[in-house]
Amino acid sequence: MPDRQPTPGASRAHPFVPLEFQRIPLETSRARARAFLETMDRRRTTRHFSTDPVPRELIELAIRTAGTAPSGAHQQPWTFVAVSDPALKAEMRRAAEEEEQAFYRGRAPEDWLEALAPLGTDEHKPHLTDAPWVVVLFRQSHGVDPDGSKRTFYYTQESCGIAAGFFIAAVHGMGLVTLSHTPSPMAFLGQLLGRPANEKAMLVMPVGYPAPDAKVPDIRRKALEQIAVWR
Ligand code: IYR
Repeated sequence: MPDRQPTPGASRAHPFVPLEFQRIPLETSRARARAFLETMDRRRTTRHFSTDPVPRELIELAIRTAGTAPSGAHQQPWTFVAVSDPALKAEMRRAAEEEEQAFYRGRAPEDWLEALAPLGTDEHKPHLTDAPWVVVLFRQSHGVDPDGSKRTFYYTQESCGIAAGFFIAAVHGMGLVTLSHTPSPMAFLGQLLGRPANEKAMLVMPVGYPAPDAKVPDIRRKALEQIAVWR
């Protein structure tokens, strides 16, 4: 038997398996990269949702895709709560609009309101009741072991941010739209949705079809030169 290189970090308690990976020709990589960019570049955030239903299976697929995201120490510190119950959505909307009223009519500094002006946002959140699904991403600030003791989780903000990106890409890929909505403060969501204290609401994402007359702000993405630096 030839000597095998020990795998760094591997031990009997933590086995490694071979990576399943197939190299593809460079030309194929180019073609796939361009096609993916074109698909993603067509994604737009709209605040105007149709009430048309979306099967639960599609939401399950988007959440499973989000769950493939890398995470700190592979702790997967996320919980996706998918709400379709109209009464619960109405409650969420009522509570979110109450918070947003305080934001838009007082709490928000003038320069923040100025930054938001091109997006046309205000305290009205009809998407929370129009969209057939409202998915709330909760970040687990720490884990809880079976014996109830607290387990430290690492890089939970980054991990959940990446998972949210995967979720948004999955929703777009299946021909639906979503909106990353950030009611502030969001503590009411944990209470309303019955989540434990270690789960902090991070993003509210209505998912559905756009309304037939949906609009988007006339804004542009930064060019490569503005977002990349080469050294
Ligand atoms: N949370 C508010 C305000 C808001 C803040 C940002 I930064 C946005 O990109 C959009 C909205 C709201 O949801 O209206």
